[in-house]
Amino acid sequence: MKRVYLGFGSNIGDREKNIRAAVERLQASGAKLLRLSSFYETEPVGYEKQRWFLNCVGEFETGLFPLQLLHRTQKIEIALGRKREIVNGPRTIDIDILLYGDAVVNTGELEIPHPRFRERRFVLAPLAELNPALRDPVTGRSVAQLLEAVEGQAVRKTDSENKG
Ligand code: PH2
Ligand code: MG
Ligand code: MG
Repeated sequence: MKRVYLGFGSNIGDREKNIRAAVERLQASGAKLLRLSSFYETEPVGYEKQRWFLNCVGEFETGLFPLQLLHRTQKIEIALGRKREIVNGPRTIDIDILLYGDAVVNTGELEIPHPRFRERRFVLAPLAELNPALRDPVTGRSVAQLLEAVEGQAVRKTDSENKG
């Protein structure tokens, strides 16, 4: 079994409902949720003229291999109504594999750690809430150190509680 961290983002429709539905579907398809971070209201990064996102990070345990996990997340994104879209544009649900144990994966299809997670406060803030000492297997830096190095990007923790 591997410990994996998945990032969730939504900025279309009922954002919290979309994220919770994605987490439930993952649980039903081979990834056990250990902990979910708080939800964060986050300023859009990369393409600014769109609604703010709701983001969170989940800590899971899974026996799935990286590509199996990727394919499940992609099926869930489509099942929840994700359409072909503009890069960095609005989406019903986005599920990203951030970290998969200590693995470093580079296939044409999948890169782990997620190639942009080190620059994104909307990922690092919820990840640091769950596990600030966690290390990036590529740079050796902790999540807390990575978060400290990111500038700008507004993120606001919401009041939703996600215990357990
Ligand atoms: N996802 C992106 C691009 N920009 N900005 C925020 N705040 N949250 C996201 O989840 C996000 C983004 C591409 O996946
Ligand atoms: Mg993404
Ligand atoms: Mg994605």
